[in-house]
Amino acid sequence: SLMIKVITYGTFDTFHYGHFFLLERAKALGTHLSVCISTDEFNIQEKGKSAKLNFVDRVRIIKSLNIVDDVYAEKSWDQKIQDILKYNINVFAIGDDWEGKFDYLKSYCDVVYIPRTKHVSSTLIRGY
Ligand code: C2G
Repeated sequence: SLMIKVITYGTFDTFHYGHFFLLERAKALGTHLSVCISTDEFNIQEKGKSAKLNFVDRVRIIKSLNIVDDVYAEKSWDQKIQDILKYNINVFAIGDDWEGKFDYLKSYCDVVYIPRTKHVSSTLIRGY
């Protein structure tokens, strides 16, 4: 049977319903969802901020979701093409706050920007 593999990337700090709705809609684009979660080092070095939850906890939460099939580490901005090739990905999906930023992936797979859920964020939950 045909498998349509979707991949998405994120920090998923203080997991909330905005993250869930994103993952749910990403999964709905195919039959298999891989989620690449940013490591603590990647967050500090590349995103310029540390998450409230460490990588191990953020992985545990995402892995617990029935809609998530595989979880990998995001260590670099530049791993997406190799991930797409390595895991035979058909669709790259991410929130539309990234609109246009990953169009270069269109040479390798479909690219879908999913509308963000309003009024919820890890920043609001953290309070700083
Ligand atoms: N998201 C959403 N609605 C929110 C908050 C987040 O739809 N209210 C989505 C984001 O658009 C993203 C995913 O949930 O697709 C994870 O969000 P973050 O953890 O903030 O991830 P981000 O910092 O955008 O990291 O290489 C890509 C980066 O790792 C993406």
